[in-house]
This record gives sequence, C-alpha cells and structure tokens, in this order.
Amino acid sequence: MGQNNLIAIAENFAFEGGVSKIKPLGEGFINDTYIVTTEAGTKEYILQRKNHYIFKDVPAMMDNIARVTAHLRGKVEALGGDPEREVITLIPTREGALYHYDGENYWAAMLLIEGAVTHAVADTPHLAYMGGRGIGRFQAMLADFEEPLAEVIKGFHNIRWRFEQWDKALSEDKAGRKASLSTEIEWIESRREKMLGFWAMVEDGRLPRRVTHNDTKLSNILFDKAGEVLCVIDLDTVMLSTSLNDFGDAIRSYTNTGAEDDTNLENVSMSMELFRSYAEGYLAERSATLTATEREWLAFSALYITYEQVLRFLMDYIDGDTYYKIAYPEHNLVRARAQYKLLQSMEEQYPQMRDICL
Ligand code: GN1
Ligand code: MG
Repeated sequence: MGQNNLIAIAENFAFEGGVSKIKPLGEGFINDTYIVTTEAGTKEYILQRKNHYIFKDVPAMMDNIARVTAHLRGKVEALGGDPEREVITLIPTREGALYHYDGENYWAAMLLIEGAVTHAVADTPHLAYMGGRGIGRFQAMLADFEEPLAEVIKGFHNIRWRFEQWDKALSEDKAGRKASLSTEIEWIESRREKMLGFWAMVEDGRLPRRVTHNDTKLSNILFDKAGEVLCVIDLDTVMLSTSLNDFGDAIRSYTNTGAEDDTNLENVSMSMELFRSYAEGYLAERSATLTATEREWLAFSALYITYEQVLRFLMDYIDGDTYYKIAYPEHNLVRARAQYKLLQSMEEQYPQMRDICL
C-alpha cells in the first residue's frame, strides 16, 4: 500500500501530532506492521493491518486485547513499574474505537516502546532464561483475570480440530501435492493418537484453562538494552487454553539451533542448554502456581506444539499456501521439514527435558 494511503489510514488514530512518515516493520507471517512517525516527533507508534481472513472477528480480538492489557496495566502500576513500557498501550481512533475499518481492512494502533530490542535467535542461555521469566510473569499477572475471552481463532492449539482440518485438506488435495508427500504425511499420522491423548487432558480439565498468549516465539518479546524483559507483544491470540502452549511454543522457537525454515537440516536441533535455561526462568515465576499435572506435562508441550507446527505448515502446503505468507513456492514444505527435524531432536532428548521440568 502506498505511503499516502497509509498516512490517510493512520490519521484516523489519536496520535499526538500529524502523521509524517510510515515504514514497514518486521516479517510477521500474518499481519502487516508499520512504524508511524509524527510531526510532533515525541512518540512513535505501531500501525497494524490485521489479517481478517485469519482473525475472523477483529472487533472481538481487539476487545480481548484491550481488557487483557488493562488488567496488565493495573498490575504493573501496583508494582511501581512503567505501564507505557511494560504493557502494550493501544491507541484508539479519534472516535474512541479500538480499530479502524476502511471498508476492506481492519487497522489497529499502539504506542511504540522506545529503545526496546527484539531478538531473532536466542544466542545465550541468559536470554532464554529471561524470556522464560517474561512469559512466566505474563501468565502470573493474568492468573486472576477471570473475564471470558473470545476464541479468536477456532481450535487454535486444539489438535483434535487441527486433525479435522488436516483430514479435509488431504481429502480435497487442492494443490495436487498429496501424492508426493507420503513420507511427510506419515510423520503426522504416526503420532496422531499420542497428540490426541495430550489434548484430551485439556478437554476433560486435567489440565486447567488459563489466560494464554498462544504465540510466544522469541520475537514476540521486547527486551530492554540491559537484557530485561519489558513486555510481551502480539496479543492477537490471547485466549483461554492450557498455558502449556506458551511454554511449548517458546521452546520451539528459542531452542532451535537452526532457523524455522532452515534448508540445511544439519543446522536444526534442540539445544538442551537453552531448554534448561528457559525452563529455569519460567519455573522461577510459575512453579508455585502450576498443578502437578501441568508440571508433569510441561516438557511434552514442546513436542506437542512443534508437532502441531509441522502439521500446520504441511497442511498449508497441501492447501496451496493460503494461510502463511511465503517467500518462495516450496517455503511451507521447507518449514515443515525443518520443524520435523526439530521435533525428532526433541523426541530423542525428551527424557532429559522431562527431568529438568520435574
Ligand atoms: C504465526 O503472528 P506470527 O506471524 O508471529 C502464527 C503462529 C505460528 C508462527 C510460526 C495467528 O505467527 O501460530 O506459530 O506464525 N500465528 C497465527 O512462526 O497463526
Ligand atoms: Mg501473531
């Protein structure tokens, strides 16, 4: 979208000062994100086009985010922290709405946190430890949030639902790719029962539902220059689920010695050192409040979420690449293979992972 159109959209929001410049930020797979500079120059902002093909009810999603951030703000203030740096601050439109609808797309805005740093890879155990603490604290601050939350994406980490989608994708075979994927399909099928067994504990309440971020990859955490976690961003998928999702997804992201879409599978494995550090950081904040069953299944959640990610990348490839943004035609297949390599590495190391968490 051109600069002038973007500026016209940005001007709907209650920023301090007229909008002077907009530039793209980051490489999210789902939304489009921009940095907005204003003439006043005192503050910068984030403007996001929310993908409403994926987030089918953007107003409900923004309502979730507004209520969760208000709750977090209360906690940060009570602890004497700086709520403009330790929580996302949504910027409403000039009419006081949480989003702007331009007739085609939904837009939302927030304050940019100055001097915050994101990391693409966890290159030190300390970073992983701090990330674990950050997510642990995020969950702890939301432990007493008791309002309902909209389910913004149906069955997001629900493998039973993912299998329904998967079975449909296979039977439709929209892109005609199924025949060439028998090996990869077997990766999924051979673990189906085991993964359903885990999810059954969420369904029958053995694993409690709590406020969960659901997308805890490293790049969704802002650090300050000293390496402390400032806040957790990208709250689009905040919902009620098992908070083990957040542990598992973080491990999938932090401990990978290669890239999520590495073409060289030799690079990909799970680093036990980073696993240990993240787990220690997380447990420092959460060990008092986890149930015995949560604790027992904490390590397994990394296998579960990584498996789910293999399934989702592969399913999108089978569907003809309609969900994730891709940079080249085989991208989703490359991602699926690289995540599968990571899953295998976790499976090999599972006994030790489990010991660390107990
Ligand atoms: C997507 O929001 P973003 O682009 O960071 C996806 C996550 C996946 C991730 C894979 C709403 O995250 O579930 O784990 O890509 N988010 C959604 O990197 O599907
Ligand atoms: Mg996201």
